[in-house]
Amino acid sequence: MSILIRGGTVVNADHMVRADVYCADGAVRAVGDAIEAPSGARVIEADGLLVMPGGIDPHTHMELPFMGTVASEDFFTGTAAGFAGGTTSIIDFVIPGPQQNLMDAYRTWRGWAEKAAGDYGFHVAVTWWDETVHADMARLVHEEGVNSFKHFMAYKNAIMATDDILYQSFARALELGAMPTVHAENGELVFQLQQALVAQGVTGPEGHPRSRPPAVEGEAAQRAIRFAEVLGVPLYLVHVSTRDALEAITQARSRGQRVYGEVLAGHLLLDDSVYLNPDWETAAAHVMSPPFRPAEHRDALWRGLQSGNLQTTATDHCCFCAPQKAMGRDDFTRIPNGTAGIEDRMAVLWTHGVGSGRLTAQEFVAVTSANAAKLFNLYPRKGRVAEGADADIVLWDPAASKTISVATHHQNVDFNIFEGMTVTGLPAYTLSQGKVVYAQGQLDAVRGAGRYIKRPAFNRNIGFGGQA
Ligand code: URQ
Ligand code: ZN
Ligand code: ZN
Repeated sequence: MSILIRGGTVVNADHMVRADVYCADGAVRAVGDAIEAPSGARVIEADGLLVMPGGIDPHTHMELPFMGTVASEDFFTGTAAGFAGGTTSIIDFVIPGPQQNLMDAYRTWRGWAEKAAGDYGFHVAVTWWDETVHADMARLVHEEGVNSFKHFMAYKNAIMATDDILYQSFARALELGAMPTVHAENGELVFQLQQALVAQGVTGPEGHPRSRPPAVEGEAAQRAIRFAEVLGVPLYLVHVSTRDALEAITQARSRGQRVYGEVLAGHLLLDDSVYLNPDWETAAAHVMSPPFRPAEHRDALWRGLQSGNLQTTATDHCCFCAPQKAMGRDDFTRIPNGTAGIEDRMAVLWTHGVGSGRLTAQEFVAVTSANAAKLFNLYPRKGRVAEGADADIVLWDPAASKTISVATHHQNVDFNIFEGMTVTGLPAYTLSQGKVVYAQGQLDAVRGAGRYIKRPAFNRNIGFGGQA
């Protein structure tokens, strides 16, 4: 099946032009003026639509086993929901338990992801250290196309990477040409503050942000940045949520250090008042880490995105339904951490980014697709509408509007943190591998059609990390 997208405006991160786009055999074959539709080609009239690279969500946790339960969204339903929102690829996480062999964990996650509808890759978490981890990191890079390793500085007594692990793993990542990434919260501070709050009788969701004040993220961000600086390795900070961490990134970048930051759609739109909701279930539904913050942090994050000190947007899509969240009914530290977002990220960002004048359409493409592709070495196969690229394309209707609701979303979770938000700017069509998987409200995702995408290591000598 070949498709001619006729009369649209192609928007890449660096260029915007009215052009036709011809796709065949899963790839973009031509971009240009007045392309003749070969016989049998499906023609999609795209007048008034923006033809953009499919969104890349570099931070998801489909069917993650976590805090005594398993996330409700799996690789099929989650990538399908992504299609409905214009996202065509994800980078998820392999998270070995302490002492669990990294290759074994990787094989387990690869099995789970076989059902994916859309393309996917994996960051692999380093949660412990010994010679086997050192060796397995090389196998993952050289044999499996993993070029990024995650470090949770939070979650003490579970998956927390202590400073010795950070040092060993960052140094190994440098040797291998891989990008270290961090969840930057000081796990010891969180643990102690949680104990103190519970001892004072604070057991509700309002305790969650109090156990993770902004300084807890700021300290860890600065520490990870300094480790990376001393070791000479680039660093990517996931879900930056505070002005504190953003300032650490901004100062590092102004020193010429290769540090990159990711921001979640949720942290750009919500604030910590959600934890004061008198309805326990609603407040608990917003428990994720790092927590939603006071409004001044949200405003700083938008400035970080506009200034280029934050390069990517993501969702940390990690879904737990009300019965699962209720595991923490009597103790907020037991509420499974995570919220959804993969279906709404792009519409929310378009509405409050481009719609508000904060971002141009090209910057929107950069922060929803191209920059993640560059930083994780998927570009220009992904993140660009150009000849030879994968035909992962979203036809964006800047005039379309809807009100977000759990009643209508495709995500497999019973809550939506953007409930009731009216967004303007929606996908009219989504193509994955050159096939229409979403068309004007109709989702046609195919279980198992997604591919594992290898991401080559970086060449340390000519360009480590992306150029975002
Ligand atoms: O910390 C993460 O990114 C995972 C465990 C998802 N949960 C969350 O609250 N962010
Ligand atoms: Zn995290
Ligand atoms: Zn996460």
